[in-house]
Amino acid sequence: MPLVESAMQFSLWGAGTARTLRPIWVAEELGLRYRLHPIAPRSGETKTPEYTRLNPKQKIPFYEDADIKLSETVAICRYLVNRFGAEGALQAAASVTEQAREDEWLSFIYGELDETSLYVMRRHGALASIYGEAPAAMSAAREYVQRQLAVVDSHLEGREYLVHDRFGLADLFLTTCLNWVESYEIPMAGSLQDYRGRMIGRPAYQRALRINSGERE
Ligand SMILES: N[C@@H](CCC(=O)N[C@@H](CS)C(=O)NCC(=O)O)C(=O)O
Repeated sequence: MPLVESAMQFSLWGAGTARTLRPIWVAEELGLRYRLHPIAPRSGETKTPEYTRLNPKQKIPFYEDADIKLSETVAICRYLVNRFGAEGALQAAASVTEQAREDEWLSFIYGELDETSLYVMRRHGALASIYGEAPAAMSAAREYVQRQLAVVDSHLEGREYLVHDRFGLADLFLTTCLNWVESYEIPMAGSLQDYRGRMIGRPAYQRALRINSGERE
């Protein structure tokens, strides 16, 4: 509900990328009220003096509420769930061990799938004019993604969700990575395609996708 002006709970900066989709999706799952500043990467909007004061990294997404300013998708999404999570939606872990199990998957997905391989493909593929051509890195990353996906696929056998038998942050991050896998035409097991189909069928995902792509609700 980004455009309701009264009683905003927080502000988010950034729209239009797989990473900005994540906090928007969390906010939509939780039915939160937030102001979205839909600034785009590589548009100059992340480099203005005003935005640089807010986030010296000049990156999106970025989060602000009365208590905290945060960059980094994992930190923002984890904070949103811990602060606003609710039973029946995305809920905060009930114990330290429960959160550790979820963070294990979250770190794996963000570290191994997003940063180490899929974003490498983005940098040296669609963004090669900025980061340079690197065909060897591209093909190594493509092969690396497939090895990591095999681990995910075997873990998901007989499971609907990655952890704790309920939709969680690890699923949300995995789905946004599987979107990349799909668009890069990296082979994906049928079971992973089915899993992704279930996740992107969630009404909150569909709302988040529209908001992230610039359609205001
Ligand atoms: N580790 C950061 C990465 C954020 C990031 O690299 N964002 C890109 C868009 S996906 C960006 O803001 N690029 C800024 C620019 O190129 O102008 C996170 O997870 O939030």
